[in-house]
Amino acid sequence: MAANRIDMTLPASLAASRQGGVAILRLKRPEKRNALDDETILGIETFFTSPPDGIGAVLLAGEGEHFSAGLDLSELQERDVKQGIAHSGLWHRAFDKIQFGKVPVVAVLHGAVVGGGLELAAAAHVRVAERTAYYALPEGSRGIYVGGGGSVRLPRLIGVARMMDMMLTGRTYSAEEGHAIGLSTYLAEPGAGFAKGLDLAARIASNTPLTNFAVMHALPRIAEMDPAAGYAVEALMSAIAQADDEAKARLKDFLEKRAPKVTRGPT
Ligand code: 1HE
Repeated sequence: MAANRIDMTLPASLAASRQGGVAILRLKRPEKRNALDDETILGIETFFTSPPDGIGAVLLAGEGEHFSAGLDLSELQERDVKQGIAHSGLWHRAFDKIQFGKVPVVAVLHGAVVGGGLELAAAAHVRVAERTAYYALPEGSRGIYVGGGGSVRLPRLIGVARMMDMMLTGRTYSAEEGHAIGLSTYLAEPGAGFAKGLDLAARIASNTPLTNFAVMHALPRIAEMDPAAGYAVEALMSAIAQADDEAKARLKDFLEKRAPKVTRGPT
C-alpha cells in the first residue's frame, strides 16, 4: 500500500505520512543523527496531541544510520535551574502524549538509541530493534542527567540497577543484550525493522479502539496499584470492553467459525 502525505505543520526534522490505518512519523535529521532539538520535541508533541483522524496506530522510526543521538547538545546552553526544569517539562509533556495518547505507538530502533533517543523509544508501546541498534545513557559522562522521563520509564523496563549501571559506567547494550533485558520485544535483521514494525502497527490498528485504550491507559496504571484496587479497575475495564458492540460482533464471529484461530505464527 502506498504511503500518503499527512497535512500537518511539523518542523523539517519530522516527516509524517500514512499507510492505511497507520500513521508514520519519521525523525528526519540524519545529518545530526536525529538529535532532538526543542523544535523537534514540540513537533512530536503537536503530532501526538492530534494524530490524523481514522488512524489506529503510529509507527515511529528514524532516517539515516541511527534512530536518535538524544538531546541536541548544541542547544544545551547555560540554562538556569528554572529554565532547565521547564525544558525537561517540555520533554515530559511531549512524551506523555506518546505514552498516554490516542493510539498505540510502535518504535523501530536502529543504530544509536541513546540518551533522549532511548527516552523517546521508552515512551512507545512496542519496540522493534534491528540488530544494528545499541543503547546507552551518556548523560553520566556529559555531566548531565536524563530529562525526558527516563528515570520513570526505563526502570520499569529494565530495573533501577541496570539503569544505574548504564548512567554510572557509560555501559552500552547491543541490540541482542537490549532485547534480553527488555528494551525491545522484537528483533529484526538490518533494514527489516520498518516492515516488521508496520506489520505490527497494522495488527494493532485492527484491534477495537476500546481494547487499545484499555491496554494503553488502564494496564500501566493497574500495574502501579495495590492488587485490590487493581482487581477492581480490571473488572470494570473488562466489563466495559466486553459490552462494546464491536467486541460482541468479534466474539460471535469466533463462535460461528468466521474468525481466525490463534496460531503459533511468526514472532
Ligand atoms: C549531534 C548529536 C547530539 C550527533 N547533539 N549534535 N547524546 C550523546 O551524547 C550522543 C552524541 N552523539 C554521538 O555519540 C555520535 O554522534 C553518534 C554515536 C550518535 C553517531 O556517530 P557518527 O560518527 O555517526 O556521527 P558524528 O560524526 O558524531 O555526528 C554527525 C553530526 O551530528 C555532527 O555534527 P557536524 O556538524 O560536525 O556534522 C555531530 O556534532 C552531530 N551530532 N549527535 C547535537 N546529541 C532530555 S535530556 C536527554 C539528555 C541526552 O540525551 S544526553 C545524550 C546526548
